[in-house]
Amino acid sequence: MGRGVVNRLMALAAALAVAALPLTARAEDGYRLWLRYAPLEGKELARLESFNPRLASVVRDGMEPSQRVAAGELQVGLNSLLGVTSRKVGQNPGDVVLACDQPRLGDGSFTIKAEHHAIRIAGPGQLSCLYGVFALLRELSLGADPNTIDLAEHPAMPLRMLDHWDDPNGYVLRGYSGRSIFDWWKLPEHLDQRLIDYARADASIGINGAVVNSVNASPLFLTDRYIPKLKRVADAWRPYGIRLYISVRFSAPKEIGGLPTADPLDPAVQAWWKARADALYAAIPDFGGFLVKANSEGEPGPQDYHRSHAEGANALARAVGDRGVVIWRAFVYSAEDKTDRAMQAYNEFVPLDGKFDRNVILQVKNGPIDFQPREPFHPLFGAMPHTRLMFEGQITKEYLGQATHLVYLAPLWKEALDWRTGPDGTVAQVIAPAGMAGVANTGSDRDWSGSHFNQANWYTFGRLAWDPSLSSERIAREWAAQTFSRDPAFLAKVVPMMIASRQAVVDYMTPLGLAHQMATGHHYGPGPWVCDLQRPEWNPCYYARADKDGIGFDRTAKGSNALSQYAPSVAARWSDPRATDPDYLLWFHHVPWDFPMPSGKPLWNELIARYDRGVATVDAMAQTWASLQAYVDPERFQDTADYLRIQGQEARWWRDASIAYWQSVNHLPLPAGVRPPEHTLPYYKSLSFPEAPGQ
Ligand code: GCW
Repeated sequence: MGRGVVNRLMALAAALAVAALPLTARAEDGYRLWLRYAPLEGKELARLESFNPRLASVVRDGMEPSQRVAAGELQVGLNSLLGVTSRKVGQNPGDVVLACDQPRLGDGSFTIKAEHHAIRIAGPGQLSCLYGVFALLRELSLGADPNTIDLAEHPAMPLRMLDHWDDPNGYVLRGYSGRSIFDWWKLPEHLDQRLIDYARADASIGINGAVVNSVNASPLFLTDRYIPKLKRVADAWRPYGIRLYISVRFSAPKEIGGLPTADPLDPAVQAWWKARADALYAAIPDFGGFLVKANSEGEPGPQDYHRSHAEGANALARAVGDRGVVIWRAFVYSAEDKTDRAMQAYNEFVPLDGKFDRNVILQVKNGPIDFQPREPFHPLFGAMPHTRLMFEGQITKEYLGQATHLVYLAPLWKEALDWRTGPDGTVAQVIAPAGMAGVANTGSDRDWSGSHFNQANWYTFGRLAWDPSLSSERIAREWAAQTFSRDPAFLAKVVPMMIASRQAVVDYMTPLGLAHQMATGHHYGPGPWVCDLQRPEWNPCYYARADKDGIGFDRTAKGSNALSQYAPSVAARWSDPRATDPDYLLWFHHVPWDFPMPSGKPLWNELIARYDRGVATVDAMAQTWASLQAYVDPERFQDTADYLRIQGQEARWWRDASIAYWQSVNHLPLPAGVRPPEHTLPYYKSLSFPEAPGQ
């Protein structure tokens, strides 16, 4: 080991330790996410102290960049957990050996094993040590014994990505946490530190790719002017194992290429895409590829030239070649199509199964409509055995209370991932050859995600993409322990609160299988009465189909027959309204207001009971939080308490406005003892929020 290298590493460790200093001293504003490495106490501290860890045998000439990041993280993390900022290692130090000498990055699989007073992290490439270090620090943060640590992990799927819906001017579509973290205007000369901190946070949860711009794509990202900007970001992210992707606009050959057409079968168009891909790869050899939203919500696409989605995707895929992938979104529904919106993606894509090139991946939202508080899983999962399918979830909570409502999304994603699509396996198994993409909730806010608890959803998304078999409880516990406090008394209360929050939002917004009752445009508050928008499927009334006799969308053979898009074993669970899980009832069935529910109540009473249960759960969450003040710093405690107050008010707003509207349709009295809505229906209808963020 060369002296110069040792000195450089010691200097690096010292610099990192100093860099960590002001952070620990500063008030907790959430910037440090789950990477706080709060000092251990009691027996956990004693154990780590007696292990007396030092970095050993990692220091070599020509250390690879990811290895260097891993070593720096380990040093910062250990020092912080031990409660010291610069530490002298005593006698008989316990070595932490990073044994990932290979130049290649690898897939990040790692083993961590304690043996003979040493912890050895190893795996097939540099990323093994990077992910291994984060896993080790997580385990130690949770109180694991360094003397017995023994982990072997590998990623469940190759692509674990965040999709940013960010525009070049800094606006974030459906963004509730400030402006974009990407400052394209100042790039490439200036790279904000936040982009490094972002990559570090992503790496800590196994995320390995990011699409840096919105699917409603600006063609700017394909211009020569943007290539150095993209390159600067890609270079900064490489040591963290993050590959950069861009969304592309299908009509770009016309808009910036000067061609008369964007027809994917036109040789000049194909040559243009090839030249663009070549230019990107010349600057960024590990460029990830293109994400495309085509012929969806007015975006251009191959159908503008009477070509299929496969023809469009393949044209781009051939330009990229085996250097990367084209991720084609399945989120399509058409203005001219009278069929149930929930069926349209399946109808368009299933006939194309087997027609996509090898490097095309189809990206499918978790449910058939659009990121609702609850949907059944998307029927495309399991229906395209010859196409690689990727899962798209929405971390930014467009339809779930956005920045302020505390909604922990692990139960929502788990519900989709764990569904058996038929006899052959689960959604998680279907997507294993491709991966998961999450619409990011990161922004320029100090807390990154619009609220402290929204950070949990970013964390969860990465953890589930790494290992979808992790339980919601496990992930909540990990996150809360690292983010707030590892005290068992705190975790015993906060974890169940997080778990309950998902059913709560379903109950106070769209109970019993209702969907898309959000007001137009901003999708924030209730708008069940909206029925006059140009396209039928933009209207909440389209989804609820409420009239004086009943409510719900009949998707059985008597209705749209969307049920037929599921495997018979799945459809059987939802075909009989009396046997359907109440959480999916009105998604699949139109039933009378007095339909007998499993609880023994008629539907109308049950519906109201669900709204009330949602409100009561939010009240209970606020009480739980109030009891946890001792465990949380004042700033983050107060932010969360304020937001829970907002959520409580708005859960009531949802309940009251919805009940007032249903009553105007069914003319039924409220069951005895039920609190009447606070205001009249015209009042709720009169509310308007032109300034709501993200729309
Ligand atoms: O959720 C909906 C949003 C649109 C979004 C679209 C999509 C990017 O309301 O704003 O556009 O989905 O996923 O393409």
